[in-house]
Parts: sequence; structure tokens; C-alpha cells
Amino acid sequence: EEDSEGLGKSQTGRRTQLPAPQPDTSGLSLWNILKKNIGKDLSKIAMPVALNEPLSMLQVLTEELEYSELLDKAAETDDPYKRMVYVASFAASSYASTYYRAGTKPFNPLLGETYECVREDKGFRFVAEQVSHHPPISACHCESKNFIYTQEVRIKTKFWGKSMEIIPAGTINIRIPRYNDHYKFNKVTSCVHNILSGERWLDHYGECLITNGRIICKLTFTKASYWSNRRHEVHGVITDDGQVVHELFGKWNEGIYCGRSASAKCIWRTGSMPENHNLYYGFTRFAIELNELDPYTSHLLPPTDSRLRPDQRKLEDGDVIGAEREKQRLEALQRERRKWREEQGTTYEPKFFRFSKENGKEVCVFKNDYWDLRRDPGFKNVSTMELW
Ligand code: PIF
Repeated sequence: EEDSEGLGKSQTGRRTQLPAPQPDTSGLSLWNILKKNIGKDLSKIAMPVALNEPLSMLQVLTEELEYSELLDKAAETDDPYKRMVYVASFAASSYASTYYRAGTKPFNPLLGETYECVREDKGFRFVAEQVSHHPPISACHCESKNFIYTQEVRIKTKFWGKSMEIIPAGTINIRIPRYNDHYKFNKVTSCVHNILSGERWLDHYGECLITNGRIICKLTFTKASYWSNRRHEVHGVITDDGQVVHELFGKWNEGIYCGRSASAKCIWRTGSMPENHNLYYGFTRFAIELNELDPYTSHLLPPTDSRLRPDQRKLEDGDVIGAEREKQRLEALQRERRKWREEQGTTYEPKFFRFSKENGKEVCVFKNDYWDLRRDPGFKNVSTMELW
């Protein structure tokens, strides 16, 4: 049964565990791969599947909405400064899931790969698509009765030897129609430390500037320093026309508080991790659910959905050798499609998003037809690419 908004009602409960634990990849030497590619753009090098976690970049984007209830709270708050407090806490919360994840990277989606996520419990529905391969660009759109969230990720990587920086470009837009709010913000730099040896860990640093008209929040992610054991700290200042209204502090892996120390109010706190998460890629409960293929959804999905990608499924099932074979096959097919387009002199057009110009900048906008096309009988009569 589908309700009027097209938010499917799954009868089954969601899974609480992955089908197989993370394979042992301790023998894998990243150095052997990276030494040949120093100074090169790492996104142009095919990496062994054993470095991956069984989620695509499109699904990892969905993880940033794990604490979407903060946006729901914002949408029920008349005070515009408090709304900014919730939105800023949401921005910090979107990094929480990365804390246990430094060991692996998501699958680089194939050009034209898509991912949908319908969460009737959280009240949102989400669509993402890989809209460019080189450079990798993913676009997503999420809507609920309370908010509209869009994001476009363009990643640049810098390999420094001991560490790798991931420098994101692109903007996150959150609209709360009830108050006519339009929040815009950028992402901060992420850094994978000890990329070649030792225990890998992630840091996020830089300034995230959130604007909503005159009300601005400057959220600073502090870079870990050799001289201090304070890590993962975030602090923020909300101003109206330059006047400080609220102050925020906390850690992106623990929680965010509003106010001054003793009297501060907790706005957000991370959820508990599932048991044995260290054996299962450090996934949160929400992450575990993302690649589940339940019988209700499976007949509605377009054939391009990440859940149907065979190498990722094989990795999830613990079959690294099969996954590597499939990854190479899919990459070869993708190269053939690219060659074919070059011969035809055509360029790739995204399916559910459209490139357009906004103030001279290229942006990727949701065409808003995904959920209509999905209506019974799903995507059976819609032409989509054959990716695998
Ligand atoms: C392949 O992607 P990989 C390459 O793009 C390859 O060039 C392409 O062939 P083509 C293949 O079709 C692709 O499958 C390489 C690269 C991808 C990202 C950006 O999956 C996000 O083999 C990075 O990967 C997030 O990966 C990292 O780029 C988060 O997906 C930690 O650059 C990287 C990652 C670097 C390794 C970090 C290891 C940390 C554990 O012939 O079409 O060009």
C-alpha cells in the first residue's frame, strides 16, 4: 500500500545487522597503490574493492540526514534564532557517522547510478544520482512535510603522504517553507590521517558558514593539533546583523550544546553504536539499514539503484574476490559507454537532475519527477541505463 504522498509503508522491520562481517584486509598495502600515483588525482585511479565499505557515496550522503529530527524541530520553532540553533546542530551532526569510518571508503558510484531512501518513520524521502564521473559529482534531494534539503558534492582530494585531505565544494540548501527560511552552508575539509600505516582516523576542520538572510551562524571545526589531546571540537556563534545571539559548542562525534558551560542546554547527542560495530565497518544502525533490499521496495526501484549494484552486494556478503571481479567488469562497461558517447559526440545528461546556471555557477537541480515516475508499477516502463 502506498499513501497519497508516495511514502511507502514497509511492513517489515529493518535489519539490525549486516549479512557478513568486514573481511580481513590487513594484508592490503595502500602504499603499493599510492606510490605509483603520487601527485596524481586519486579519483582517477581504480582502487581495490577491499578498501571499500558496502555503501555507495550516494548512500553515504543519505547518512548525513540521520539526525533529520533536528530539522523537524526547527520547523516547529517560531523563534528564528532557535531555528538556526537546530540547523547548525544538524550541520554538525552530519559528521557524526564518520567517526568510526576512517578504515574504508564508499563505492564511487557509476555515472547514472541512483539511490532512493524512503523513511516513513523519519518522514522524509531522498533521491541521489551520480551526475558526473570525472570529476565525481553526486547530487541529492530530500523532502518531508517540514523541509526540503538539497546537496551537491564535488570532491577534490589532496594526498600528502601521511594523510589525505578531502576538500568538498558545493552547497547544502535547506528550506523550511513554513517560515520561508532558506539556509545555505558549505562543508568543511576532511582529513584521513595515517593513510599508509598505523591506525587511520578522521578529522574535520575549517569554517562552516550557515546563512539565512541576516541571521548567520559561523561554525568552526577545530583542527586536531599535535600539542593538544582535544579533538573533534566544534564551536559556533549565531549573529543577527553582527550582534551575537547564541553560542554553541560541542563535538561532532558526541553532541552540541547551546549557551555557556554550566547552564548550557544539550541540543543534540549521538545515538548509541550497535554491538560489534568494529567488526562491521563501524556502521551506525542507520548505515546498516541503507543497503537493505526489502521485498516491498525492490519491485519499485529503478534498475540503477545502488542496492542492485552487484560488486557492492558481493562485498556486503563478504565475497571480496567476487566483488573485485564485478567491480572491474562494471568499470570496463562504464569505459565502453564513455567511448561510445565520445564517438557519437554526445555528452551525458543526468536522468533525475539537470545542470543549470545560478549566478554564473553551475548547479545541479532535481527535476522533481522521480516520485511520479516511481508510482505503480515502479520504473518498469521508464527507460533507464543498464549499468550492470
Ligand atoms: C574508480 O573509483 P574507485 C576510479 O574513479 C577509476 O578512475 C575509474 O576508472 P576510469 C573507475 O571506474 C572507478 O570505479 C578511486 C577513488 C574514487 C571517490 C571520491 O572506487 C570519494 O576505485 C573519496 O576509487 C572519499 O577513490 C574517500 O574517488 C573517503 O570515490 C575516505 O580517491 C579515492 C579514495 C582514496 C583512497 C582513500 C582510502 C581511505 C581508506 O577509467 O573511468 O577513470
